[in-house]
Formats: sequence, structure tokens, C-alpha cells
Amino acid sequence: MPEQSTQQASAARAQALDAIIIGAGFGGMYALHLLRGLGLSARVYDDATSVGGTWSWNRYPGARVDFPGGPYYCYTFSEELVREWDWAETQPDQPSVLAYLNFVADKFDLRRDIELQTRVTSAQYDEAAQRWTVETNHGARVSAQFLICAVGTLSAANRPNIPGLDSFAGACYHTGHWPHKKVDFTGKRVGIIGTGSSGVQAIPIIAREAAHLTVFQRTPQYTIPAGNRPLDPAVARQTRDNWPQVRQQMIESPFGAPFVPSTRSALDDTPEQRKALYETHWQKGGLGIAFDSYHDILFEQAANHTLADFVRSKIGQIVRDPTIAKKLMPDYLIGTKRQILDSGYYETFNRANVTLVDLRDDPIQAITPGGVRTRSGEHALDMLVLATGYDAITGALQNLNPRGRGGVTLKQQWAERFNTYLGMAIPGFPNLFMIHGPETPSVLFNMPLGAELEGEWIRDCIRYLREHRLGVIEPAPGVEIAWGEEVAEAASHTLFPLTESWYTGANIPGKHRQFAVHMGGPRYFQQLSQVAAKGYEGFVLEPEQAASVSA
Ligand code: NA7
Repeated sequence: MPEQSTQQASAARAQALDAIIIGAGFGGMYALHLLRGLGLSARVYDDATSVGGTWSWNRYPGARVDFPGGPYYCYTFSEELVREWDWAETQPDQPSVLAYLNFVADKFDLRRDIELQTRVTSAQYDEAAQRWTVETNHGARVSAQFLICAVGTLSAANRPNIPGLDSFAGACYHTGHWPHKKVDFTGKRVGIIGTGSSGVQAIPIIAREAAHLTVFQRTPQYTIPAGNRPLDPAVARQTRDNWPQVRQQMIESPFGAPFVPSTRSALDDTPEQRKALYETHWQKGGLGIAFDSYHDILFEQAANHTLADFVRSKIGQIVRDPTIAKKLMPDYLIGTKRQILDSGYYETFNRANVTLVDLRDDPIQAITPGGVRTRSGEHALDMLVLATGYDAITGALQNLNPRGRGGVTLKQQWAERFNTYLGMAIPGFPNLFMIHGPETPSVLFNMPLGAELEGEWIRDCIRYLREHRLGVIEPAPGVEIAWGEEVAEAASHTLFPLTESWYTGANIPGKHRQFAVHMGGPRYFQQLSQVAAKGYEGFVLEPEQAASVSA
């Protein structure tokens, strides 16, 4: 049998669907809902025990939405859903968001097409059949015309390569793989490595429970009070009553949040005026201080320094021991690492049972069975928390490692640098779509809303292909280069690339440096619409083979 026919026969033997979706978080769940709306057969696979994606995995103490939360961090497509769900707080905690996503799964009857605790072990494109064949760890073999990767931007945990880590005798947890049962720190000597969003959220809570908490800090962080509070019923009501306008405002705002961007430069004001404005935002809490106070905080170094100085002065006021305060003071450009929101983080270092180890002066040499050894000596520990982050944005896709045309794997394709078209598609990987892929606004936009807009674009694209009897969509040769240049160009107008962060790939040893986020916000989504309006400009479309569409 010629090779092509063998492949076609083999793909045909696999159970046939229209679409396979990997990931049951915000993006994957909505993609399923949308594709069902087209009358397509689709199945979602997820390794987790529940729907919810990152909200199913990140059960560490203190995990909360660190974006403008209730009532804005949610699905926006259904006014009925918006009316049915009450957010209790402005910064919903992990159990609330997970409960919400479970509610959504039930409301839209999603579960019958979601297979949990099921890992996709291989995904291979069959060129002759114009289909993907996917295998799972339970031995299932399924084929589909479309593969939608909604695998999450912060889901491939970064387990640090520290000598002796496996030798630690006590319990050791990564924040992104937290046990489902409550972890009891009572009476324990606990160590935590990492002071990103996860560490900063967990540290105050663990400190209240543990006998002693040792914080191993490599880079100090600017964090802003979250200002979490019960959601004002009047705000909730007004938002619901004006939902189409609120939604539209979020779609048009730079970060997908209901901010009205300021038109003033930080340098237009006197130091006293600036301080007064920053103080107002600080007392209110939330990201407004960085994104809403002045328009140039993330664009002009001099403007940025004014806010960085303000936050450093706050650290100096809050933390009683000046030596500890100094160790907690960052010197990078504020906002250019993931901006953190906290609930009592700096205050925690006034506690007698908390020790800060500054790894810049006192690096970790090894983890031992009994604790963490730094240059200055051994820190005896019963429990260890790794709040060391993720191989962000590209890690989960590369772990999935689909095989595209010619059997080329994604790891091979992205060995030097990742390349995409619109952040939605990858050259050489036909009929594969990503939600929150690299080179989309993803983590710098309201993620549920971004996932919706991307999912709707994919749905419309698939409808177009079906209507025009097209079997394949794939980026045209070279479009990824122009797209990469555009993403880099958009970032270059901001201060983000000047700081080593997981946006640039700097947090993973050996990972190449490439800015992974499209900074265009609303402009990005307009571009998606324009590409669609021009018949999927920049893509090569191929006619349908008889075998590509499942019966
Ligand atoms: P982050 O923001 O990547 O933070 C990871 C932290 O871990 C950060 O402080 C790192 O220091 C530190 N880290 C990583 N590796 C090491 C090693 N080997 N030694 C010491 N310290 C280390 O991840 P998060 O989970 O906190 O945040 C992701 C969240 O962003 C997500 O959950 C959302 O809430 C938004 P570094 O700064 O690299 O020096």
C-alpha cells in the first residue's frame, strides 16, 4: 500500500471527530461551547482532576485573581451567565474561580465532551488525510481535522535545578501542583523559594500558620496592595445592567480591563501631586497605580522611576528593620515583571517567625534532607514550597510537542526561536490553533476575555473553511517572520524588554530570549478581524480531501 493511503487508512481507524481541544480551562471550555454551536463534534482532554485549567492546579494558600477581578475576570459572552453568578470579592480566590468554572461547565453541559485525568501523549498531523491523530495515556486514539491547544500559559511548572532537591526529606510542593487536601503548616519550619506572584500570595498566609517561615528571595519584587474587599452590590448591579458597554470598554482598553487610561504623563505633575495620586491608588489597592495613574509608567523610564521610588519608600515605611527593608527593595523598572498584588506581603517581614534570605548575597548551594544550605549555612526545614514559576507561554506547548508536516516536532521547530502567525497558528502545523499562544496579548490582557475573542476567531475560521470546502489552513511561508517583527516592535515601545522576566524567557536556564507577548491589546484583536475579513490573509488554504471531514 502506498505510504499516503496507509496513513489515510490509519487515521480513519482512529475515532473521528471534527476537533480535539487540549485543556479544560477558560480557553478550552469556551472553544468546546463554540464548536458545538457550529454543529461540530469536539472533545476536550485535560490531565487535571477537574475543569478549570490553572485554577484547578493552583490551589496554594492565598491564590487569587491578580487582575481586576470580580466582576470583570470571567466569561463575558453570556449576559445570562453574568446575571447568574455573584462574585463575592473584588479579587476572587482560587476556590471561587474554580467553583465558577464548574458552574459554567454544568450550565453549558460541557462535561459530556470533556475527558479529565487524560493526558495527550502524542499529536501528529497526517498530511494526506488533512487530520490530526491524537493518543492519550489511556490508550485512546482519536483523529480530528482541527487541533486546538488551550494548554495554558502558566502551566508547565519550573522545578528548579538545585542540587539535592530530590533528597529533601520533608514534604515539598510546587505552587502550580498543589495538593487538593489542605496542607497543614502548623508548628512546622517551612521554607519557600521564590517571590513571584505565587510566593507573594502564599507567604503571608503560611507565615501565620507555620512555626517559622524562611523566604528565599532571588529578586525582590514590587508588590501593590490588592485591596481585596467584598464586591459592592451597587457596582455588581451597575455592571450587570450595562454589561454590553462594560464588555466593549474592556475589549477596547489596553489590558482588557475596565480602566479609563490616563492621558497625563507622570512628569506633568509636581512630586507632591504625583505622591498624592500614588497614595490614593495605594490606599485603594489594585493595578490602577501602574496602569491607570499616568499613561507613561510602562513606556518612559523617568516616569517609571517616579512610581518605583514611591513603592520603595512604602517598603521602607512598612518594614521596621531597615536592613530587611533594603533587601526587599527592587531596582528594576516597575511593572516590567508580572505586576504583583498582595495582601500584607511586606508587613509579613515584621513578624518574629519570618526570616528573609537574600540569595544575591547568600546563594543556595544545595538542598539537603534537612533543609536548604546557602553559603552562610544550613536553614533547617520540615517543609519546602517551590514558588519558582513556570516555563511560561511556550513550555506547555513544547511539552505537548505535536508533530507537524514531515514529522517535524514543535521542539524542533522552535529550537532556535518560537514562530507563529498571529500567535494563533504555527508554520508547518496545519489546522492547529492555539489559544493564548506566544505572540498573542495573553497574560497582559484580561485572560478570560482574550480566550473568548481568540476562540471566536477560531470558530469563525473553521466555519469559513467548512463553508468553502477547505480542508487545510496554514500560515503562508514567511508570514511568521513579519509577525515576529511586529511583536518585537510593539514591545520595543515599552519598557518590558529591558527587564529579565518570564515574558522574555529569562527565567528558564537555557531558554532563548524572545519577547512572548503581543503588546497591542485591542489592536491585536482588530488585526485578527482584519485577517478574517480578507479571507484569512497570510494563510494558505487547501481544498478539502474526501477523508478530512468526519462523517
Ligand atoms: P514567577 O513570577 O516566575 O516567580 C518565580 C519566583 O521564583 C521568582 O521570584 C524567581 O526569582 C524565583 N526562582 C525561580 N527559580 C529559582 C531558583 N532556581 N532559585 C531561586 N529562586 C528562583 O512565578 P509565579 O508562580 O510566582 O507567578 C506566575 C504567576 O503570574 C501566575 O500564577 C499568575 O498569578 C501571574 P527571579 O525573579 O527569577 O529571580
